[in-house]
Amino acid sequence: MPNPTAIEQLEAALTAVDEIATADADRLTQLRTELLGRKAGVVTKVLRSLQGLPAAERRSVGARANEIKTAIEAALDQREAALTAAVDQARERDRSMPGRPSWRGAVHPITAVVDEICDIFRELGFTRVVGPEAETEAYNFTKLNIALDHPAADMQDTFYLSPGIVLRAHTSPMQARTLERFKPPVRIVVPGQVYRRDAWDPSHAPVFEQIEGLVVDEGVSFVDFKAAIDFFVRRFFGEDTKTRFRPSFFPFTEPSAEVDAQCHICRGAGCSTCKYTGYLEIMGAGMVHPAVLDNCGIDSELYTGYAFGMGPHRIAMLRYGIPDIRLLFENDMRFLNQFLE
Ligand code: 2NM
Repeated sequence: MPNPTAIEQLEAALTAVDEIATADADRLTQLRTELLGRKAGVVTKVLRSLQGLPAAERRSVGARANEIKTAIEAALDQREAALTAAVDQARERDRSMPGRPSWRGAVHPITAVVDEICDIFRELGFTRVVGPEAETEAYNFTKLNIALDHPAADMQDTFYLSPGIVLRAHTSPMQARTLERFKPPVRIVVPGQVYRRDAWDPSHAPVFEQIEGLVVDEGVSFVDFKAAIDFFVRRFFGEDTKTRFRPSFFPFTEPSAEVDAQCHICRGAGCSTCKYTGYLEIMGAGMVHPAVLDNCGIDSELYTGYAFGMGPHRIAMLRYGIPDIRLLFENDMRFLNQFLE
């Protein structure tokens, strides 16, 4: 017997919508399905049941039923809109809500120093090349004129991975590989991590960054080397920075030198950073030993070259006044945040 109760049921549904608490989003969604669901919705079922009525009655009851259905839909829509607006407003108005911390990515100071150094040499025509960290004794030592009974090749100083295989103690192996593969002129800088069996203390780490440079061509002299290093030091430490070359010894260079740059803190007057000498030691260098060229298949009668090596960790410590090398490995944000450009 479909029925006057159809209208009553629809009116009850409308009342139910009107009675939802304004903030009850879950109940609103639930009620929309309960009432208007296409299969089991109460309103849908009531309207469907009207089809059983005699034509005249169906017309009048049907018209009223559709009116109420439209009112139900409107009431649901209006409540949903009010709810969304309220949430938006609460978000905008609550200025006490803590902001999300924003994390900004940045380049590690050592990476920045390595890039800066390589970029300066790039202006002089140097190509940046990289090579493997596990190397053979031949590339790490013998081709570089370091005999295997030299103390540097000792197990006390070098990490051996297996007989004849080491973690490279410098990036020179890649310089030897480059000389073997390419005919002069060669102009390269080789940045990379190197490994030595050193303690962790304020001035030592068992792994650290190195940049080595190599130039080989006809007629390359110590004067070319001094000019290139002066250019680099002025770019890196400031235009009026003086350089100083002191005699030294390396197995792979002859003659060899230690390069000092005038202290950028006291400008040569003497301070704690330069230990009151006015100068900072920044690299080792020299003319490539003829034996190294010959070992790599380069005719040492025809070609000469210079090479140098420096430590970006050490250089970064001098430049920024960092007292302990371990700070550059620990990734403590309180330290690293000082280097956001
Ligand atoms: C240094 C100091 C002096 C050097 C030599 C070579 C090579 F492969 F040409 F023989 N590469 N790097 C060199 C020379 C490195 O580091 C303190």
